[in-house]
Amino acid sequence: MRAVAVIGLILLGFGCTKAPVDHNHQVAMQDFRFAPDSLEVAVGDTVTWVNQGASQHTTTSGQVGAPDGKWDSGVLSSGGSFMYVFTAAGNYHYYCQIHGSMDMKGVVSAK
Ligand SMILES: [Cu+2]
Repeated sequence: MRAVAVIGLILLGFGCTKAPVDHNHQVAMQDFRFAPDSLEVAVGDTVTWVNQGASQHTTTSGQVGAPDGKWDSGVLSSGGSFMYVFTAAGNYHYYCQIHGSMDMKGVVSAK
């Protein structure tokens, strides 16, 4: 009986715990793609791109070959990272300036 009561309390405890909302998202820069290449975030969330590849990469807002000036990490070497806060709703396309021709691009949808 005591064991059942303890398990019941544990389950109650879990039931009261709301899943934490994560306002920090990470996108891996790989050779030669973003992972995930499509990401949904809430307005106000932060996305951090981390270069997990061996090659240099950038995260640059805009369509391939046409930066729109919202953000540009500059060249990130392996291990480098860049952070951006999405303060307005919208679909934000971005690409790698070095590998755009290899279709290295992604999109963040902020809602
Ligand atoms: Cu790249």
